[in-house]
Amino acid sequence: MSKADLVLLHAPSVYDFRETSIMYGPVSDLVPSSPIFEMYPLGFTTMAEYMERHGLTVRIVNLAVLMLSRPKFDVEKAIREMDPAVFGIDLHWAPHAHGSVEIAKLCKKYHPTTPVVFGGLTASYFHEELVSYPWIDYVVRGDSTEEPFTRLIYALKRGGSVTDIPNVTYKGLDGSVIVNDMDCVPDTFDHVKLDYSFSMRSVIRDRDMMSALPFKGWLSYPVSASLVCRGCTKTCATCGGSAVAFRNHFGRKRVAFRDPELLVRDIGHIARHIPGPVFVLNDFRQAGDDYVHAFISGLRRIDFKNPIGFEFFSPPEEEFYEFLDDNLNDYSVEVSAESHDDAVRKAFGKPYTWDVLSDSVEAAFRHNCKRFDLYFMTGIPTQTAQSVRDTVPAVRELYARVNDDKRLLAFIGPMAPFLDPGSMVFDDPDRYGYKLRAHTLEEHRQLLLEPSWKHILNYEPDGMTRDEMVDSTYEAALGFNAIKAEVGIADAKTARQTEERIGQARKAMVRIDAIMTHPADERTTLLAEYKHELDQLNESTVCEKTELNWPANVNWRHFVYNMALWFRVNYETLFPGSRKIDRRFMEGEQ
Ligand code: B12
Ligand code: SF4
Repeated sequence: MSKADLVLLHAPSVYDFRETSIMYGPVSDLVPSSPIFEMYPLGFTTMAEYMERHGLTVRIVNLAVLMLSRPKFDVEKAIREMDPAVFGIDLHWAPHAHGSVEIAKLCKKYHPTTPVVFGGLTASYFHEELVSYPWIDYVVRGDSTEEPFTRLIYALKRGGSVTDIPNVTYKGLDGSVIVNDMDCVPDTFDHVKLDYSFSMRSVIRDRDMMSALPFKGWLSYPVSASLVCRGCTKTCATCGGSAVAFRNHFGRKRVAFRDPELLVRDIGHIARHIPGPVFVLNDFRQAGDDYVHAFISGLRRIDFKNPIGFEFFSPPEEEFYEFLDDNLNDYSVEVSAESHDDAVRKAFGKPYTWDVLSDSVEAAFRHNCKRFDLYFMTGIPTQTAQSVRDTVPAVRELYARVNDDKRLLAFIGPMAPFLDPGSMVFDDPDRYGYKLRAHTLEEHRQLLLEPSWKHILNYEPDGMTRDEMVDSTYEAALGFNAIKAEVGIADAKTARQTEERIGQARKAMVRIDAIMTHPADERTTLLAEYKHELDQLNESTVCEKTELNWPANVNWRHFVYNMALWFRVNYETLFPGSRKIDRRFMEGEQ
């Protein structure tokens, strides 16, 4: 295996999740990850591909997947045996606050002189606090770190200065925190490749399949994501990726879109190598009509066959579905309505009505939409427990309106474990009537060790207590489960199992609350005794995880293209001179 200039590590949410007794609850039920959030940021792939193109060797090691899949996997030993020039650790999502910093400690323990670099949206928000820990040397801030991080690695390898590298926060010789200007915020999203070639190459080159897996079940459900842009045009109140959050904390004043031709190329590349569905995240309609036409006609030109899903920030109109239907083989739609209640949805930042949404679902099905995923969230501004409960009959009516069409799949989950740092509500909780239970990164790290998701929440919402939020979330989940059984989406056995699991989860929450009334030392013992049962409750609570899965489409072409890639990568490994390298940042290295 070649020596890496950079090893990118992805930590589990809570480092010692294999030892701690925590009832994570339905925090990750609506994403492919388990509650330890083992999925690494897409940016790992774009950074690694960009760096390799500029002459560096990069390895991705998904420690979270390795720990999940191999109960005896020895993290300390794995880190001790690594020997890169630089360690990179993501703290993109705040739920990784605990694990990422613990992994940094291990890197420093075994490699005291190797620089440890952090990055991601949460790291960018808490950059000054992070570098004040003794185990973290640098944070590269912002949503586009490919170039500054590459420059930083070359500077560190040469022992050169980092004072003129944009977006970097670091410790000066006297221990003071130095914050370089955030000058690298590209206007477009065209300087990177999001074609998964890096991950596949590294699997072949390093003969290591597990380390680079995006999440635990990926091999049986190889879903891929494509991103339309960096940034967002919307201003949803609790979102740490809103236009306001990007402007205030990540230096981005305008959304950076990916050229539609490049996006089509990314998707075409995925389809050649990976049989699963492709999700196109971040509503591409944000970029305007010309973009929409260029993108969709590009997909038609390449005769895209994989199932493709689009995230839309608001419900599309009939003509739009007609247009998709005319151009695509197999499309699905995903909309996060958050609440059935127009006032609550408006307070969240999505001012369309339930009627408009219902019309849109009907129209989608008239135009051969394969599946319409509709998401609801609890814990958002102005929402009460009663409003959460009322979502259930509203959703039932919506099903009735589309004749119980099984292509409609509704899901509900809590805004958990955290309200996003950098969101408008987090930055100004009083204005929204929220109470924050954690402000600093260290406070978030400590919360993550609490024994249940109610205690982990970093906020108390304005319209209900945390207890009410927990209860109403589980009640609504029971209601959604009953609807799915009635409509025939879930068979009787699955629906009964989900119902039982929700019942057990509710009992577990009560039991943990009771344990919390004991003195601290007794609490630890009681929780340890409860660990085995809690672990069983931590996979899929409010719905079956497989309900999220879309169909795959495997054919002989995938085999041929992957064999071709295998030969190319092995050839490049044997003859490194055959690799095309941009030497821009390498000056002065020899
Ligand atoms: C796409 C997306 C997803 C995809 C993730 C796909 C993926 N693997 O990355 C899905 C749908 C799976 C997802 C899930 C979740 N998401 Co999300 N997601 C987004 C979204 C819409 C876009 C993200 C994006 O544009 N990324 C592009 C850029 C910013 O990131 P990137 O290319 O991956 O990485 C760059 C930088 O972050 C940085 N970087 C990243 N890692 C590192 C490491 C180092 C060492 C360095 C130097 C730099 C660096 O450099 C990279 C390259 O330039 C944002 C909203 C938004 N408008 O931003 C929310 C957002 C990022 N998600 C968020 C959340 C909370 C989650 C969940 C925790 C929700 C949940 N409870 O289930 C989960 C976590 C999943 C997991 N890890 O298992 C919050 C994060 C807020 C916060 N500060 O914590 C956001 C901001 C908004 C939101 N609420 O949805 N998400
Ligand atoms: S919730 Fe989605 S649409 Fe709203 S600001 Fe965040 S990323 Fe944009």
